Amino acid sequence: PVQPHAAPPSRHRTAARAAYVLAGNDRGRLTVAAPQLYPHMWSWDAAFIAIGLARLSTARALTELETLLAAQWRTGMVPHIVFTEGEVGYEPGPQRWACRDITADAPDGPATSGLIQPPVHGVAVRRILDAARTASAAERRDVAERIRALWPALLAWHRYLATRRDPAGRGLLTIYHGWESGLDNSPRWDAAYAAVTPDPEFVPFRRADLHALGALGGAASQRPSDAEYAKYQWLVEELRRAGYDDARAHRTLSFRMADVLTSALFVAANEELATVADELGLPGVDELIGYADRFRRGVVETADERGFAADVDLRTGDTVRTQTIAGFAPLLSGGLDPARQRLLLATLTSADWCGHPGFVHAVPPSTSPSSPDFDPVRYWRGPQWPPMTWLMIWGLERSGEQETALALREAALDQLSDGLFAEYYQPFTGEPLGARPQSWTAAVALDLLA
Ligand code: 9WN
Repeated sequence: PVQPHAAPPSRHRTAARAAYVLAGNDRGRLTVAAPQLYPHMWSWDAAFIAIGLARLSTARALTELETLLAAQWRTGMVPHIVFTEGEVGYEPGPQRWACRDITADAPDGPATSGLIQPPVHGVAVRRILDAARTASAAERRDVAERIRALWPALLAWHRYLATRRDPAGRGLLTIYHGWESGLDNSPRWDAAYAAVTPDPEFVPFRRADLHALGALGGAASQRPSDAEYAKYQWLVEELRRAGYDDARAHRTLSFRMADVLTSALFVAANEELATVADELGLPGVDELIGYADRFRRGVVETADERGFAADVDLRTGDTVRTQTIAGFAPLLSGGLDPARQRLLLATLTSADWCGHPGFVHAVPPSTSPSSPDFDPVRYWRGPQWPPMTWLMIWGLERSGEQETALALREAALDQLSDGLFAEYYQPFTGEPLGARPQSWTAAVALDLLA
């Protein structure tokens, strides 16, 4: 007999495959972002992975966050990469960062990078606590205890961001590198990168990413260009020369952007953690709500008359308006007046975005196909990224936009039903691109299917 509410069998298969992928990429206490291209732990990947793992095991999901936070810097910074010992297939590797040789702020444990990534970890903590709701009393107790133990690290991370990454208190987080945004080569950063000039003496390192992607059958056209990479590498060098010191970085780095999407995610993470603190009787509720309010104002201040948000170049003071997915940041932070909220939603579903008639799946592209910067295969310049879709669905559901959320969810599930869990997808052909299987893609699939 057909059960009216049972998911179609292909969805069960997708969920099973996603779980299998996460198990395959599990190295015990951490999940590598993607075995060939990214054989280490990445900060915001780990948060999405924890969100997916929460559907399988709250204990294992917490382990992921514990491993990441164990690599926290003395400043409170959570590094964007925690290196797996013995893995040499990624550049820049630990020798190039040399964080421990350069600053006493780096942790004694595993080697890390010296950058950040968007702070979605608070969202993961909330999801893990939610997943425990239907668990046994013993499991609920265990989850609460482990979150309590993580709490000082989580608060220190948010405090680091609110102080050292927004010293002027404008409610926008500063990034020193496109890598920090997680949207590395997005057109958002083109103008800023145009002003980044590597020292002629500086010798760029090997493109290990192209080598790894080539082995997977992928083309260089799917990754950032060599010219972009030379600048990425040079900024790492500048950061080393600044001793990984935030005050010096704010003065000397040739790339300093106020990142509106990271800031909106910070708003959401603060709100989520505030509810966790409230529920578990943990300290910091007012502080977290204060950060959320400040950064929500900062995000909304950048929005145009249609609610579309922008980044700010802190070196020039210019507001940088690009047709990228970051424009939808207010859907994650909240704070728009109802009229602009409606306009922003209409933009999201319009033919310039998810509703393009040529798209195979109506999920947000990283850059609008109407933008002159759009490239359907090149990384953050056009392809659709499942974790971004997940964030939009999550933000919409959270702000009560159920109808749009549901349509996106269905489209996302269709895209993910190929069972390949690619890093990103070509919007017009549906072709899987980049690394695969990519852990965070499998993780968001698991969560959407649960
Ligand atoms: C640099 C791991 C990471 C993601 C980023 C994505 C990509 C790294 C790279 O891979 O960045 O951090 O080498 O290209 O842009 O969002 O976290 O999946």
